[in-house]
Amino acid sequence: MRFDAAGLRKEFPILSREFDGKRLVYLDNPATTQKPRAVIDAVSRFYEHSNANVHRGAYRLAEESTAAYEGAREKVRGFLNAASVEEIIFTRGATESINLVAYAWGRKHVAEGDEIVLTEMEHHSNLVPWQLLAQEKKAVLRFVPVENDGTIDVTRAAALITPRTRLVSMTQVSNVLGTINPVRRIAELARERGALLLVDGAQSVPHMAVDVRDIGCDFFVLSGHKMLAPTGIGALYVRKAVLETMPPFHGGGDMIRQVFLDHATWNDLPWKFEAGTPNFADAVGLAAAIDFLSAVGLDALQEHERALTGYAIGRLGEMAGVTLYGPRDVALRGGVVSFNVEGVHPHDLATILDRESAVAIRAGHHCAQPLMKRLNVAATARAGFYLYNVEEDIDRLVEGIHKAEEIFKT
Ligand code: C6P
Repeated sequence: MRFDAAGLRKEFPILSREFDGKRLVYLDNPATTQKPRAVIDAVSRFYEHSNANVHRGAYRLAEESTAAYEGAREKVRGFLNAASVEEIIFTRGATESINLVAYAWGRKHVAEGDEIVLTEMEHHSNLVPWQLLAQEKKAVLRFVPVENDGTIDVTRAAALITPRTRLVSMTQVSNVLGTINPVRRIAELARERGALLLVDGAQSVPHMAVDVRDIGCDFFVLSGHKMLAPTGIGALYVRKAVLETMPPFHGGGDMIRQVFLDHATWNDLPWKFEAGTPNFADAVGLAAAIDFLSAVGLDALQEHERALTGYAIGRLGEMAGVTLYGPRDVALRGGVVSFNVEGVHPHDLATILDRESAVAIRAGHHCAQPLMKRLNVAATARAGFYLYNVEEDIDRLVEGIHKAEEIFKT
């Protein structure tokens, strides 16, 4: 059956917007995705019908909101195929999830001289928390290099993961290059050497089927807003045996069992790691987003994005002034395409694409400055595809690039 992206687009109210009479072409999906009516309605319905603080009230409305919140946790568990809901912690997003691990796990398990292995393609969210930890503990950061084709070489990664390595932390899909990293193989290597693996799934789980047990990772992080859900809600998966060794992250209400003036004891998992009133309304939105994605089908979605990526690489690759980054083989990448246009700064390109063609892309360093250095550029333009994008969107992008080239020639 053909993937009905045009039909799906009708479910997204914002995508009917026009600028200067032109239909909005939204290609900034790696930054955040648009929201279907089903998600918007689920959050509105929750506020209109079921809103009450969770885990506290003895009344029926609070029981209902608690059931909705814990139901959302079960949805996330099922989506990632985690073994238990105890392993799913709600956070504000991928950034907070990684900081939680760096703080609660890292400060307990990383000591002077220990090593943490990252890659050169990490988002700042999966780099700066480890720099902070390494500075505090006098630990050492090591980096798997990015090869010229935008991939990482497993042999080179294997050489960097040693008995001194406490943690390997890497993105499953690069937000710049689109590269899909071989996280399953890396998990095996880490395990053999007694290290743990954190997988940054911010750019993978919205676009492809993910199974944390099949990957064999110890930590997995995601951001709801990159997968059709509201902003401010995300999740952290931690394998239970690891989670049981971790002290709390934040202190406050809900994460405690008993509190005395001079000390406290902790709530059961996963609530020990969710201090304060959680973002339960947006967790309900995340559950609706998971239902939407599951109905679309992750394999079909990945196939659709792969076809769009192949088409985009083909069309952009024909343009004399365009440099493309990342693997040329679409089987090795997700639906993110970064590029530069000779003689046009990416920021100017993004502005012209918007003003002339109503095409929204991101330009800049994409929160991956070390990767920009590796690519020897200050910035790139980036288009990222999702379930509502069609080939015509890429045609509009290409036309817009031609216009920008003309403007800069004169
Ligand atoms: N990348 C982009 O335009 P937050 O901001 O916490 O939801 O996600 C952080 C994050 C972590 N890892 C990867 C691989 C990411 O791509 C991102 C967010 C966006 O590329 C915003 S900078």
